[in-house]
Amino acid sequence: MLLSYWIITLTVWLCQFRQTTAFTDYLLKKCSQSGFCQRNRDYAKNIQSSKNIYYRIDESSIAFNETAYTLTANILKTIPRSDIDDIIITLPFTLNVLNESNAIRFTIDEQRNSPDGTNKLLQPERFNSLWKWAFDPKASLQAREISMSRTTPVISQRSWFDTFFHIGEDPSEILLIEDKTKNIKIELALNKFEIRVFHHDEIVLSINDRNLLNLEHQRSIENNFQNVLPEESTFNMFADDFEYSKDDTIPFGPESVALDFNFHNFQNVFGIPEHADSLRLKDTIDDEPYRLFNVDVFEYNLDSRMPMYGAIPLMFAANKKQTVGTFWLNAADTWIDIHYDDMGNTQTHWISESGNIDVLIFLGDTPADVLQDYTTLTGKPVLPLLSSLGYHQCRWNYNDELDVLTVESEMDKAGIPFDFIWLDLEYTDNKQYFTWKPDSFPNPRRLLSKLAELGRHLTVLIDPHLKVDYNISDIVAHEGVAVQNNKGRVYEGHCWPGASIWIDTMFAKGQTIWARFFKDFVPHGITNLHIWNDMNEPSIFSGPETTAPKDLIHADGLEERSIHNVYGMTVHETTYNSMKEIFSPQDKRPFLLTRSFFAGSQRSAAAWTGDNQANWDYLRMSIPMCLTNNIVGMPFIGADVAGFEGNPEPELIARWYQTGLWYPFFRAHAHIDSIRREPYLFQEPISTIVKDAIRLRYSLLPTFYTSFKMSSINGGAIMKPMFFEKPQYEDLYPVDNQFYLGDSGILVKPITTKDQFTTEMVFVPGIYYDLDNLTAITINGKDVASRTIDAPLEKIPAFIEGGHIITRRDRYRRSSKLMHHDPYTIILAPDLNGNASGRLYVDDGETFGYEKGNFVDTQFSLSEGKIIQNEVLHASNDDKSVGNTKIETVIIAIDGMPTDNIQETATIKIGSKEHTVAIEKSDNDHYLTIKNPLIRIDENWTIAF
Ligand code: NBV
Repeated sequence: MLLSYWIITLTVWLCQFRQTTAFTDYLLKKCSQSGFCQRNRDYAKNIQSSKNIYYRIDESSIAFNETAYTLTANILKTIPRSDIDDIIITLPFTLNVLNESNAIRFTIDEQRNSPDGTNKLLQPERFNSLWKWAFDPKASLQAREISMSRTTPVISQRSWFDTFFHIGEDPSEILLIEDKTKNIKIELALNKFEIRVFHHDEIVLSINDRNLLNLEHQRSIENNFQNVLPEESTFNMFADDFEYSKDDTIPFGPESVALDFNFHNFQNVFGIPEHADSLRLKDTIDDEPYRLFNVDVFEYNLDSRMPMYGAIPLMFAANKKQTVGTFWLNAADTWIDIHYDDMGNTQTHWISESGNIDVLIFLGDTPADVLQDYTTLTGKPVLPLLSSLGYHQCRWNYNDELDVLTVESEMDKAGIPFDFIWLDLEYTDNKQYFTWKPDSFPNPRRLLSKLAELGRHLTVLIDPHLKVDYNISDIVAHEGVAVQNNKGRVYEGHCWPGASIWIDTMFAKGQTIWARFFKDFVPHGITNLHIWNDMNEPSIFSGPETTAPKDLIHADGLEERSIHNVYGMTVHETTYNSMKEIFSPQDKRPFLLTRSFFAGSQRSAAAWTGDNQANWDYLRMSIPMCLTNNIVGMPFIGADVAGFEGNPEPELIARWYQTGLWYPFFRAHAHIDSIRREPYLFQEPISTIVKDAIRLRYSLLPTFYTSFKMSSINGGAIMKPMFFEKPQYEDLYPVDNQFYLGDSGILVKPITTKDQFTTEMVFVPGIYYDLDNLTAITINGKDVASRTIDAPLEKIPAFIEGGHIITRRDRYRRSSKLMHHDPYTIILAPDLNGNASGRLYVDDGETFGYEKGNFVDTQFSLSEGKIIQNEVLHASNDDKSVGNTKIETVIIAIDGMPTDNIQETATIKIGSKEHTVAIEKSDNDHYLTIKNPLIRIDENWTIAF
């Protein structure tokens, strides 16, 4: 009784606290408070000075399977003992190169049994099947033909090796693995465990060259002492001193895995979201490592390496010649140290609490190559509903049906387009998911049908925590699909509804039951209802570090410790699959938003950056956060516009909408305690600025949708960092406040500072046309240059880079659905030679009909400022999907080309037919307009002018 009183009191206190102040740091561990992190940092320091070697490949175990093209061997970990025989632990090792994704993959595991003292409810093996979640089920794991020989290191690298690797004594001691298709060489040292990777004959990566490999093998508390190396500390091996996780039973004792990766000649590393930090990762040598551990961090700290809601353990090391991607496939609590050394290399140290070592290395000439390969393995981002690229109006909470419909009609009256309205937590009956509050939402079908008539969608929140004692949680408990405590009984913790249990979506039965709940919840035949999975880290108010105790048990005896970072993905992927199944009779695509994510989440969900605050610092930080997710294959992301917690001042609102319109996921959201701020409530000039920003997003929907389509094919970024688009300019690597929109050539630098009305933008040589009026600026020379750009409150610094053609739909409609029948405008931005090109993809925006060829894919080009051409790459297999295909206006920016010879008319050829149309020059003399050219996106034509 007393205990539950305290839990409730603490929960209430926490909730209040969470609503009024910034994140409480002391709830989360620092590395020095995390046993395995501190132990590995200590080990790193000690082993580098002792230079002792404990891990070697057992030469007699090396085998090469000639048909599976896989190298297997045992790594022997030796613990020297003077009193008794050395203790030797055998660690199975595999290495191959995956053919389809070009990934070099290696694994290191440990064969474990279940000795006395461990929890018999747990499976004894290390969790080594995370790949089943992370990899796209369609991805092939077929290894590629490689050759293996025992030889000396590459001669030209020899002296270099001596200097940097200190292995010089015996030049015969390597295994050389060659992948001729990709010009990759892999050296496996035999006198110690070390892997060196060469791309185009240059060393790019060495693994374990600092000897930080550490696999804390199984031992009991009684014989721990003799299993510890002299360089190891024993801090918190069998107990956890941290204030909030003292109850952790740590059933296997120490079981961390760690390894160092050194990127040669790379001085910039990126990736490993989620952190509220710069795009280029920081040196952590004198500070906290970056931590990947999915947790609920209300009003998270900025410029911080603290963990957040999602985790994608993919890091890019890039320079102007090539890129290396390192994917550390582990879902346990993970810390990453980074050091940019004085020799121009980047040293990294990866430390995970449990699981096996499963690493995939991607080598490419550019970052985009690496992203392509990584997403071939983990899956391409889902092609979203076109409407979900429109504007989303959310708030915690819209109170009832009338409130929802009032917002709907007020938006309409104000002439502001939107596609989705959202219902947060409070629409439920007493926070019981899969129910509707009866008085407020008496007839969900009526509401949904009404919204559907107006072309709108509704998204509602459904979380994985289930209030105890109602029919849904009863089923979960009785069917044995709840997450269990360390005694094998249903785990009960505290969350929004009070005492709650958690669905276990890690296994088929849990998934089937979760799917059944959705089937009963979604009114029959409705397809404009979508789901938002919040709190799926999972967030647990009564749990350590705001999340689940690490010794909870999931299906098949998996410990939470090892699967923690992937749990949220299992929830949202199951939710997505359930909704897809429900919509399958109508063949409609579901939309799904998740807060927690992992590698592979892109196959089913959009995400957002969680609980930010309505202030300028969070606006600024939203850009690098979105950029980082975009380069690791999770592009459909945005931040709450105009800040979740607090009441934004008018100027901040304006600037946040001007920024938010470029987020791949564009949603306004607000905390329950904040003042109402639907866009029709703003005063002038803010109301017009916000309306214009949203309308600009809508006019660019064809360009956004084309970028999403490309991303669903090549994994590419939608909000794309400068270095990603132009990796040959190293000056751009630190830039994370301006970005490109996909491959469109649109370059934007939103204003994220108060009272700032000009800004410095950086450009690579070329010509750039102001997105509003097509006046150009030209950058000559060979280097990156900056220019001061005017940015009065109503202005967004945005340009189209010369060489691109973009597509718009210019008529205002209340939602994207109604734009389907509108014609297009194409805008040509010639480069300094008068050339440009651009792609356009169109389908029905809502079904999977594109899989049957019901889409148009077309390529516009301009040659030498004279001939515009359309080449249809794919014409739709049906004629109704793509809506209106007419192009009503062609606009040609002319600042970069001679205009003396431009005629008054343009000649248009479609097949053998020819006609002429007038060319108009704009009042500002910066562009030409051809109106009503009588051409379509889905036929080939040329325009000569
Ligand atoms: O469901 C309420 C909120 C939601 O509005 C927000 O977007 C989520 O990140 N949710 C978190 C729970 C509590 C927030 C303090």
